[in-house]
Amino acid sequence: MESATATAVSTTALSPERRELYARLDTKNTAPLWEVLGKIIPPEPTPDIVPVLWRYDEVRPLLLEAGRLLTAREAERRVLVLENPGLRGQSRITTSLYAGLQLILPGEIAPAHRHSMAALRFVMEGTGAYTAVEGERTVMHPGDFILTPSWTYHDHGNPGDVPVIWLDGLDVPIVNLFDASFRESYPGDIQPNTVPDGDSHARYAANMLPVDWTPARPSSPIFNYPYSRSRETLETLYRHGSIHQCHGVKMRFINPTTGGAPMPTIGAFMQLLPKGLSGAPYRATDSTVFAAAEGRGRSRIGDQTLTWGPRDVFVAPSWTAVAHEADDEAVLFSFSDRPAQQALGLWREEAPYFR
Ligand code: GTQ
Repeated sequence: MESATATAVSTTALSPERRELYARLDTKNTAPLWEVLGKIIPPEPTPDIVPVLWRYDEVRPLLLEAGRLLTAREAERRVLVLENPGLRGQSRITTSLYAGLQLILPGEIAPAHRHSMAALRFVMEGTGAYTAVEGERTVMHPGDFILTPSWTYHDHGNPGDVPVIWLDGLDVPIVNLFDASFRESYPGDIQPNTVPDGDSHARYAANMLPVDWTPARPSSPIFNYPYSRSRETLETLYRHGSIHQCHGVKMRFINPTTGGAPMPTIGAFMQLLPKGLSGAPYRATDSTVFAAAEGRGRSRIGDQTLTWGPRDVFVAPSWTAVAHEADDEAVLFSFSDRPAQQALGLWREEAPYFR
């Protein structure tokens, strides 16, 4: 963290009288605000997290090695947590979000449970695995964006014949900030498949709703946003020429019943960067996790340049300028706590160099 310049008070040596007062304050569980004001209320964000990239080619073999050492059932979830170097040991990729790479091998299951934390999956590799949420299964394909809303029972299985790997994003630090975490196992490893495959897609993703529908929870009733549709949308809009100077063609995933974010705490986005794009810098208060779905490029994030290719994951900290460049036509998936910040009236963005 940038050292807090705090107040003028803290830069001068403490007088014996003040030191003595502080010692007595301490014994009464009190502390002098004037020593910490600049640190606890900085004039602009001072994130502890740093820009960082995980190369898929480096992490994948480690995940497969974990696959040889323990089963998904044994692990409950076989995941390598992506830890931001600025917050090692805290299972955080950003200050407010958790991310990990999860592997499920052919023939394996990850047992059903539910928790207060909301999760998303972005499928990196392999087909033939499914995730089930509240009795409905969806088959995972690379590039699919899948939801597991708060407190919904979910389990994963791989009846196929290749390893399947996806990126998990959860609001773990947010829920724990509020000390609001609950978790329980489902009675049994696999929840019964009570809803036909494709039901939620037909029911909620066709620009119609059942006439008597009322929301059961504040998240989107769609739980798989397939890559085939997202990719086609980006391609069509690119052909139609709507190219943003910073973002290329960038779309946000929505809860179609509200137009809001898919889940209350986590927003997700997908953008196409045209080949040769040199995007203008942009910053916002939502630290963002990016995963490259396709293509190669570079992102300048603050004073660092991160060079990425397919399935690499990287992070842009809050209020740090981000500028993307694409060597090939590229597609980036991303997620952040934007809807949580917006609900609280905190979110800001700025594209400083072309106002
Ligand atoms: O798939 O349910 O990466 O519960 C961390 C916690 C995945 C999951 C994670 C979880 C899951």
